[in-house]
Amino acid sequence: MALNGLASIAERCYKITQSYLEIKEPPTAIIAETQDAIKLTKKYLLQEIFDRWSPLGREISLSYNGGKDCQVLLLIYLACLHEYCSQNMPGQPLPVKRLNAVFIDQAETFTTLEQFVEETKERYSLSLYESERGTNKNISMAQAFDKYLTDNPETKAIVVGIRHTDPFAQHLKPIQRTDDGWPDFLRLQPILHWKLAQVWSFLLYSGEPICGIYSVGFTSLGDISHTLPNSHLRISNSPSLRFQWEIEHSFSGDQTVHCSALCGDDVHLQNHEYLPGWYLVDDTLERCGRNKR
Ligand code: FMN
Repeated sequence: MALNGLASIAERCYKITQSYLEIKEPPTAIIAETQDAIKLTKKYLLQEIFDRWSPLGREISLSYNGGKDCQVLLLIYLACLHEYCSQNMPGQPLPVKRLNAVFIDQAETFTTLEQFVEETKERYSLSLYESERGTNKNISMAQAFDKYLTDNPETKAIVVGIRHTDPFAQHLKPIQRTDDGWPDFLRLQPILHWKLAQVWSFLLYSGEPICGIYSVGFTSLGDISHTLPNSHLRISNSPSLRFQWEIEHSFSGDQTVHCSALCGDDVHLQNHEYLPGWYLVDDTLERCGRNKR
């Protein structure tokens, strides 16, 4: 039986995840810690989230903006979708073709990031709702989600790739309602416990394409006019690569980091001063490229 696009990428993500979990005698502490982080995220998804909201219906949506954190979460979500289907409907074709996803960003983003989102929404079979960006800054993120929920009233819960080390995220829980002032829905946050190094370790091992903006010294992708390369990645600071093993043994087998091409005005970001984003592993320095407004 030929697999539909979603079934086939879900199976690939399952193989990537399994293969990472099966790295024997992990060569670095980061890999061992990332294996534990993946196991906990899988537990949240398979035992707590998919039990309450079927991943095959329209109740769950994924917040996806092409950044590294939500990509890691998407890979593990797809792996769990494959596992869920193998357990609950073995041998049957997947009844959905695309996953509901939403990209709300009031900021003006990098053309390269927008292009990457376009490419990856096909790669990962997402049915992606995109808010109007750049031009409509008078609408808050909460209001934009309100509109999304009006247009998609079946949505009960949205999966978010936020981590405890993100601003104001220290006390968040894996499953919780939105705050006052936000439309009422459940936030599903299964990678809260992930550290920056763990995100890079798994993403680089996966061999999946990643957004090209990371290749030129960025570590956190915000509003284009307030995001700069991270000064801690200046070559003169000699940051070292912690993920040699992951790149050499990557699932894709070609020992390469696949970054999307810089496009539009972003071509000018190419430089010889900064190392790529994955040379930074200190969570406290991750947002050093974000300027205060
Ligand atoms: N921020 C809040 O203060 N309260 C919320 O209830 C809340 N719910 C959110 C639900 C979703 C689905 C998303 C994507 C974000 C929500 N946020 C909420 C905002 C995030 O906590 C965060 O500030 C925002 O995604 C910006 O992250 P960034 O700085 O990494 O781009």
